[in-house]
Amino acid sequence: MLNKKVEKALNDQIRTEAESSQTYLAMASWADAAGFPGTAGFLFAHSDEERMHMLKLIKFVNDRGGQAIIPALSQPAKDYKSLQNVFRLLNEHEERVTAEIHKVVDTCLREKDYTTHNFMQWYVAEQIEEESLARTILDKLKLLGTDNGAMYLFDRDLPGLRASQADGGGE
Ligand code: OFO
Repeated sequence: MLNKKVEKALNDQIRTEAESSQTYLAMASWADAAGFPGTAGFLFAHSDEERMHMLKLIKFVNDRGGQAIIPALSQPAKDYKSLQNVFRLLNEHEERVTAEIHKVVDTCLREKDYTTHNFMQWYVAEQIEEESLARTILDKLKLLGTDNGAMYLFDRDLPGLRASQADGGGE
């Protein structure tokens, strides 16, 4: 049976992953409508991954005798100033998610729930990949500048950046 505090922490994390999925879906839709198909594809896939992170938690909570709660979500932003703006927000979001995951790990240790602690290590490792990818993208954007030609090249090359990260062991 799951300890109540751990169950609450995991349900909070379910919400966080759902919010991530929804936020990236909103960014993807903006990029799609704004004529950035590479970025849209990247963000649609990222949104799917976040949903997978949420589902993994839902399954774990229910399998351990708790109840996973499906949260209501508020509408994410629909307009973004630029690709730079999107990826700055994405990076900040991922840093926040890492902090949230560390809080869950803290709760597991305080409550001596070593099984959940072990389960959460997958998320700890995943955040290292995600933060690193977000920083790589931001660095690339800084180098390219903001003119239309640069944004065209960025959008064209972004799917490849994800593929090369995945080859390096990312999800
Ligand atoms: Fe769920 O990994 Fe990003 O937020």
